[in-house]
Amino acid sequence: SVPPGVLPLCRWPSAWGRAALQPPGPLQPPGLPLAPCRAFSNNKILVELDESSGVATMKFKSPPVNSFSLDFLTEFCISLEKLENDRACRGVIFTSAIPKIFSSGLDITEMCGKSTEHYAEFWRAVQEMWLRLYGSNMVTVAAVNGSSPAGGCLVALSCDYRIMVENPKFSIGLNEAQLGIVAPFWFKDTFVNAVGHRVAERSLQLGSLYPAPEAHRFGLVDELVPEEKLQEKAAAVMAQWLALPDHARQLTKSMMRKAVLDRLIAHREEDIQNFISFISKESIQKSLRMYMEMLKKKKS
Ligand code: CO8
Repeated sequence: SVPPGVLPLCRWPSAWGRAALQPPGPLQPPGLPLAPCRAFSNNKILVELDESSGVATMKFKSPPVNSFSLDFLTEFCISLEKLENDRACRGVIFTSAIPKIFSSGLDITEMCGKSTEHYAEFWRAVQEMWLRLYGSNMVTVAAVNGSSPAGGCLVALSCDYRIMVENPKFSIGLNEAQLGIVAPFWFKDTFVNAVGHRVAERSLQLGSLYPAPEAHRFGLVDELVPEEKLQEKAAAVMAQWLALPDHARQLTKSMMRKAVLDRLIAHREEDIQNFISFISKESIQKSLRMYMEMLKKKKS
């Protein structure tokens, strides 16, 4: 169900792929239980629901870097809503199908040289993603298997628990200041709730990206594991959280997060207008263009 105050999505992508309930194939040995797994094949996110455990996996697969375009965000919200409304699903693990990258955050091209209407639609979709994820009734675990700057970090921070691959080449953080832009108050609130005010204040001002081991030291991620153990660990953590009665856990989660969610819900339109006027400034557009140039130069 849609959280109170959350507006319906503006655009709907092509319909869900076929929900494939795996029938036992003719070659399957008799007597083996039917694998209770439903897979939804979307464009940018692969969703698999294991009905026996009640756990779904949402795997980002939007090359080259899983950036959150308007299409990605729309698909994300629809996938999450579908799982939220599915009684068979109690928890979701978020991970990436792209090696070395969890997500590069918001798609910068969506914020460059576009119309006011486009900025409004894009920002509403970013808000929608966060409202749905931070306010989800399900247990949410981020299995961070690569770098996760800015919006990628926000997705991880919005989950109930974060497990990251211990590779120091993978970094995570809210680096908006490095792009010359400012993380909105609800990014900041989410960060503060995870790591505390002092760490958030310093990290946000400096736009710090932390290698996984450092991020773990101050609690930006809860646990580090070798890459090959990530999925197993995520499943174990999920099982631990799902061992509790849903209603008690859900009410507790809501008690902890409601004030922060309500703040955006109450100021949603204002937040969109702020985004539009900020991002439309020529100086900000210039910063973003320079940042994109820098990314390209780094490559060559
Ligand atoms: N958006 C759009 N394109 C991107 C993005 C992005 N976020 N990140 C990378 N790309 C593009 C690159 O430009 C490059 O394009 P091309 O192939 O055409 O040259 C391609 O993706 C591959 O990128 P790299 O070569 O850099 O790939 P690497 O594997 O070497 O590195 C990284 C991957 C680490 C993810 C690196 O690309 C990177 O650091 N990207 C930038 C990440 C970033 O800073 N994101 C911040 C986005 S802003 C945000 O999420 C919150 C904004 C809040 C709004 C504030 C209100 C104003």
